Amino acid sequence: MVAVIPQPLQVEPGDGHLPVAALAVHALGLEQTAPWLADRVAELLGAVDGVTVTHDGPASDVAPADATALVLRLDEHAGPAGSTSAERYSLVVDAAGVTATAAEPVGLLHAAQTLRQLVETPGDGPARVPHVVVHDAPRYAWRGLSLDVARTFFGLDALRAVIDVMASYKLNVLHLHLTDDQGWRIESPSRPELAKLSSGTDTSGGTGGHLSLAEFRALQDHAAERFVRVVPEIDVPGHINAATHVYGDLMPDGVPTDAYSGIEVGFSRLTFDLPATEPFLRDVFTDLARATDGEHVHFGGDEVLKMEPAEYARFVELCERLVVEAGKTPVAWQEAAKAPLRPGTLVQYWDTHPMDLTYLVDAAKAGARVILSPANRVYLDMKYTADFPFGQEWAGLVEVRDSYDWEPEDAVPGLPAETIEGVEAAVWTERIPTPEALFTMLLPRLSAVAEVAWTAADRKDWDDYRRRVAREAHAWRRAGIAFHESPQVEW
Ligand code: TNX
Repeated sequence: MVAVIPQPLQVEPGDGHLPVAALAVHALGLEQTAPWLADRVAELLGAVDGVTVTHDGPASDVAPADATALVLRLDEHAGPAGSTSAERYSLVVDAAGVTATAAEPVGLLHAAQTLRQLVETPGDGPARVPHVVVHDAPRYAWRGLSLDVARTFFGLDALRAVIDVMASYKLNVLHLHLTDDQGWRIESPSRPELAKLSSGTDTSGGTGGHLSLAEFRALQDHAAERFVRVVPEIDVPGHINAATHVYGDLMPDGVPTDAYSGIEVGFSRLTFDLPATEPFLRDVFTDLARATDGEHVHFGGDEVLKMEPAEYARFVELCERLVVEAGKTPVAWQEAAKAPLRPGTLVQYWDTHPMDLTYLVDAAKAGARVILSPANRVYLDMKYTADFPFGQEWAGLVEVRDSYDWEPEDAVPGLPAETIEGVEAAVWTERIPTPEALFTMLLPRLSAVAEVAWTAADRKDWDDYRRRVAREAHAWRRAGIAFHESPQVEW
């Protein structure tokens, strides 16, 4: 194994080391597809202790003659033999320098993230990288983090920092939970009242906030340069008090509900047969889809505790249709699988309370794709320990090893392995008041989930991961990123 999280698929160690104190990036043939890639690579390698990076793009200095070459180039033969993953890459470090090849630009950034973690700074000596050949590709195409910006609002700066951390562990989906009882956190041009009237509070006693469409644009641009897709969620037909607070006509009695900043769930709901309901849904999902670059829009569907199944099923059918009509693929929490689903809709498993999951397995067999977010493993709002100052514990305490040591194919008994689209961590923010608290919940556990999602099952090893994650702490400290010094790791 090499000191990389997530552990790559194939590693052939060599003899010797390559000095990398001065690296010169040569990005070949990327002018059309990813002209900014060399900048990103220079940025992430330049942040490593003892490494200075130049590149031959228009804005850079000319590489010094004694710099080590880092060549990035596209090559469809890159990656493990037989892999067809769009993210596959190869990395060769030898006496001649570093060569990264990949089928698509995304793989070149993955290669650079791998290289970043391979840099050693022994004692006071110059930075170096052990000679090695890596051929790598992910186990799952969907490797995500769901982040609740509704309970506590996190703005553009914090979200950009989250994306940077995600990209460093090759995670590629940022699912933003944009609406809930406590707040509406995205501008909706046809419904401007929502963000105006329902974003001023949060569960942390703060003043809330929301993303303007310009900010959402900037966020997606930042994400795209790191090959992270943003999957936005408007949660309906429950978790909807932020909307019923604005529009009385969404309530049977016509009276807007009070604003809410508590942490109960399941009390709010839409009503299918009210005339205002479908136009509301059509407006907000159409606006959201229009603002979204990616293929997916999430419509929630969780914890609708006060609705008959028949009415709930009508909502699922309508929301799927609205998302599809807006040109996107629908995603929903697992409960939606209790209703008939369109083939191709993604459902997100989360609830690890003991229960019969036959409905979910049946939906998958009928064509739904499944994203795995088992709460007792990857809900990163669960406390690490009983006395942890942030988070909750309804799904149990979740230490680093709990997030690491689980097998996706065993998460839902009877679920056909080929219906698993991927793995997504989630962080709900009822009890996470600041960006610093947020990162303390994310790290180190998010890196553990990343390895579950990327690395082949037979390449995972808890004891080895513990050593590797301790090395990552240097990068976090250097970048000023908070993390939890779990006693399970020797930091
Ligand atoms: C359950 S998970 C919820 C959220 C809460 C979370 C707290 C899911 C789909 N719904 O509304 O914030 O638990 O951990």
